[in-house]
Amino acid sequence: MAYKRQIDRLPIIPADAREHNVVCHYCIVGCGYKAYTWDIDRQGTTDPAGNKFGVDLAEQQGAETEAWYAPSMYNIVRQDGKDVHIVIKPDKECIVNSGLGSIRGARMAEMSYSPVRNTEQQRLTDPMVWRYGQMQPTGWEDALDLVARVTAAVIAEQGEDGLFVSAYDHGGAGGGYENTWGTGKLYFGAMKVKNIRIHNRPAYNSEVHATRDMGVGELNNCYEDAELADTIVMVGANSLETQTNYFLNHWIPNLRGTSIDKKQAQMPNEPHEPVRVIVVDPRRTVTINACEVEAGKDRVMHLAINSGTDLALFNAWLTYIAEKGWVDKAFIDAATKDFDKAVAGNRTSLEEAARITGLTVDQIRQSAEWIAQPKSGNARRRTMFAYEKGLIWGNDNYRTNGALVNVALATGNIGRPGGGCVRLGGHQEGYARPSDAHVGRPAAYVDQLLINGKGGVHHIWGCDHYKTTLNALQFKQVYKKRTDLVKDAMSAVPWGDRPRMVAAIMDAVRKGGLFSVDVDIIPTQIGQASHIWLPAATSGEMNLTSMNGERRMRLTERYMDPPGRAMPDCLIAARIANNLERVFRESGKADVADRFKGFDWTTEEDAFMDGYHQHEKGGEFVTYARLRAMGTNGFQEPAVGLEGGPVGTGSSTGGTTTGQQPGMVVQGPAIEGARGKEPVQQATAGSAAAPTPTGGSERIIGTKRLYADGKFNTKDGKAVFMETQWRGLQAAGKQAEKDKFAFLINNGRTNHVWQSAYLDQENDLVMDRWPFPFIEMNPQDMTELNLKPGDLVEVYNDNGSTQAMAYPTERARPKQTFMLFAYPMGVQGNVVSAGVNEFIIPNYKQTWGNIRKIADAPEAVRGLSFKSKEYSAS
Ligand SMILES: Nc1nc2c(c(=O)[nH]1)N[C@H]1C(S)=C(S)[C@@H](COP(=O)(O)OP(=O)(O)OC[C@H]3O[C@@H](n4cnc5c(=O)[nH]c(N)nc54)[C@H](O)[C@@H]3O)O[C@H]1N2
Ligand SMILES: Nc1nc2c(c(=O)[nH]1)N[C@H]1C(S)=C(S)[C@@H](COP(=O)(O)OP(=O)(O)OC[C@H]3O[C@@H](n4cnc5c(=O)[nH]c(N)nc54)[C@H](O)[C@@H]3O)O[C@H]1N2
Ligand code: SF4
Ligand SMILES: [Mo]
Repeated sequence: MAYKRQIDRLPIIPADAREHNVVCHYCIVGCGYKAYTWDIDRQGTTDPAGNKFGVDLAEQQGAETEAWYAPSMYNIVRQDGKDVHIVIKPDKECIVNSGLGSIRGARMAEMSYSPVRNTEQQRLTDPMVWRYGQMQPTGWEDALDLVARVTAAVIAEQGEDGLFVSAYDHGGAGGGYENTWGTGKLYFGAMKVKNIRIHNRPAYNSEVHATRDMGVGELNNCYEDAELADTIVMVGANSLETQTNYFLNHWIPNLRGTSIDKKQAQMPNEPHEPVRVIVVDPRRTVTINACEVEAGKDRVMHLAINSGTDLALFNAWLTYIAEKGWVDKAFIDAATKDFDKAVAGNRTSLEEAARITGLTVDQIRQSAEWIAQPKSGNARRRTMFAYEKGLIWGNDNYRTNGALVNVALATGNIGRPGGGCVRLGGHQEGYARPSDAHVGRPAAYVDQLLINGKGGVHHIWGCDHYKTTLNALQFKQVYKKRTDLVKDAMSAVPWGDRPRMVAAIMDAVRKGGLFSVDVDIIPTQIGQASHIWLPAATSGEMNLTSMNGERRMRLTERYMDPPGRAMPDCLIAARIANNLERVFRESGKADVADRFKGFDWTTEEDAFMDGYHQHEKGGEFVTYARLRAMGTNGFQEPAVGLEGGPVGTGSSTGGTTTGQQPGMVVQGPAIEGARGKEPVQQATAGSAAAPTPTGGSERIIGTKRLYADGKFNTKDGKAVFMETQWRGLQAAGKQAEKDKFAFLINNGRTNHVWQSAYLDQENDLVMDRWPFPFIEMNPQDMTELNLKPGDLVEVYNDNGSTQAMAYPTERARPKQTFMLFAYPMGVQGNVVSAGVNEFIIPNYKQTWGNIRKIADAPEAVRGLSFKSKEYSAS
């Protein structure tokens, strides 16, 4: 039962175990969980009064019982300085997942830091600094002083443009409203940093500029719409593996026809048929296969387009639907503009689209019918459009995104039940920052600037470009050289002489060196080049708020202590600000120093109240106490008011729930002292002492769907159609790469692995399954290259090279491969070119290369299964 978990029986959760609201910190779906904790020397009993489930555990439980948890949901962690048992299990009451876990989320407990059970021992516990030729532990005061002095010195010489920043902008772990506000207030409030990029792309921009420019925010529907739709159009996403419980809990009922009652109840005046699904993806995914199994093959259409040709298909849909008159004329007239212009500008015949996409004319015509042909009784079809990275990181991002929104608007499917034109999403969202207007558009291509020797200091927050950026091999080569210059300079100075240390670093910077500061929870690959590591606390080790793919905002309550001296990112940002203020003041720059005021937060709640509560739309209604009371269901943003009970004052949640003294300002040098108080702070900030929901009995009223009133995000409230002509493979060099190299190196995700495997790399379940990144290949191609399953191959092109493990699959078309992205043992980004679109959006998915055998399957591959991954009916 317990795969390599070295445990043969699990303790019973006692009836009085402490209960914490948790939202899974991994993907966009934001499944609700509960964390139960109790003292290490106790456990519950089998009688109903003695366990948390309230059932007789001496009896055999039913198959769907809730009175159960898996070994992966268990651990022993520290809470308020003491070891406690913890169980983190899916919450049946959460309407997002209704008790479902996933192979990622249901491992949250075992992916926690536990010195007792040896899990995630890689976690950083102390700040680390480059000293005596290696990374050495130090205190916050020492580390932050060096960060501040070097940062201030670079700014003094190069201005704020010499400070480069890479920072997440999302929710969940390594993000959330508290932390995006902390970093945002530092770089966009106290400073106006321009050379900043986001965790997953080389500039500070939107992944979906087009839909926003059209007035249509990208998370505009609700998860229930997938249960209500007549047709679901999915573009470039693999939701069974990447938005797992959204697919399982909200698509499957519609695929199986079991949401028909819901449809009839909510939309009684129209006929309802079983759902139809269209998936646009060059490869056959397990999601497509699951749709076929659940809905029947005749209700699922896989449009296996040529890589990067989505735009031509969408333009053909618009053209055909307009010709047939299957548009929502009343909606177009009342709520949009430029429809005729877009139809004329984007005109694409079925034949032309067939030639570009490789589909047949019939496939394109039939898919257009499924999207827009009226149902019986002439009722308009309810069609939901959903897309993710196959579109976003695909060819010609801006136009392709716009072209899909065109079809959704033309058919009147935004703002209505069963509709929407939405991102499926990556992480949860959690963006609260001062304006980024100074960054400009197009924003700076930060990676190229770094490669070209620009900048003197680089602050990195929760991302690892060594594994995840484009043109990664070149990036790494240059980054190493530049940071090595600084390392060598540092090693030449006697330690303890800070002025000389800073002078030596600055000397190296003047020669092209770069000083690198990495804020993370583990030692990363880019961190190997860094001079300072600052240890962050992550979700559950701090209180953290985010919203999911239907804008559902919840609070994850702190259920355990961070490792060692790790701190929440928002407080690290605040302490950097405090230290910069001190250093600027010391150097006689009082005016600059003054800009770093306002960072006197002592808890993450302070950052939340300063940021989200004050600055976000509807934020005035949102407090920790109210979120706590609303559990794992929370509310859907934006908040529009409160119901049930008097409107509370901010102060009922500001200071008192955290036990902080309002005047307790922590300045840089005092920080070690402040950390010394931590156990006290934790006892009160932890939810062990969470307030009863009295202060939060008013419920926050949210917004189920955006644009239900037909008013969009533009000055006049009208959504704007976009002209989106096809222009081939748009990013520089892509067509030539395609012409030159034999294989498409499509790439992306797989179910087990979360992102660059930053936590998974310490987990046997994942490492035994994927000791190396797989590259899915057609069996015939493998034969031609003399490859057996599990053999190691080199993937190469003019951008660089990388390594993977050959994985045969019948579903892969000849000469079309799919490689796991961002893996520590073989980085797909090494072969992705630097080509981007006009707004600096990368084009990771369109990559071509050659493949050669390196070696027979290594030892770690022995015992690996190469069975088909097809989802079967049983
Ligand atoms: N070839 C190719 N490249 C891609 C993509 C692709 O499809 N193909 N996809 C892109 C996309 S969509 C993404 S999202 C990116 C991912 O790119 P990254 O964001 O660079 O990758 P992650 O592995 O998610 O990195 C997260 C880092 O944050 C750290 N972390 C986790 N929790 C915390 C925390 O609470 N605080 C702090 N400070 N750090 C924390 C982790 O240890 C880890 O090092 O990759 C992009 N790159
Ligand atoms: N298991 C797991 N789940 C995750 C993550 C994870 O690391 N692991 N990461 C999360 C994050 S940050 C993100 S951004 C999301 C990403 O979620 P998804 O976008 O669903 O995942 P990907 O695997 O990156 O890419 C999706 C599909 O794009 C297809 N594609 C490639 N080229 C094209 C093209 O030209 N046109 C079209 N239409 N499709 C194309 C690929 O074949 C692939 O099946 O996943 C989130 N969920
Ligand atoms: S589907 Fe996403 S949010 Fe839900 S448990 Fe899995 S990883 Fe977590
Ligand atoms: Mo992502």
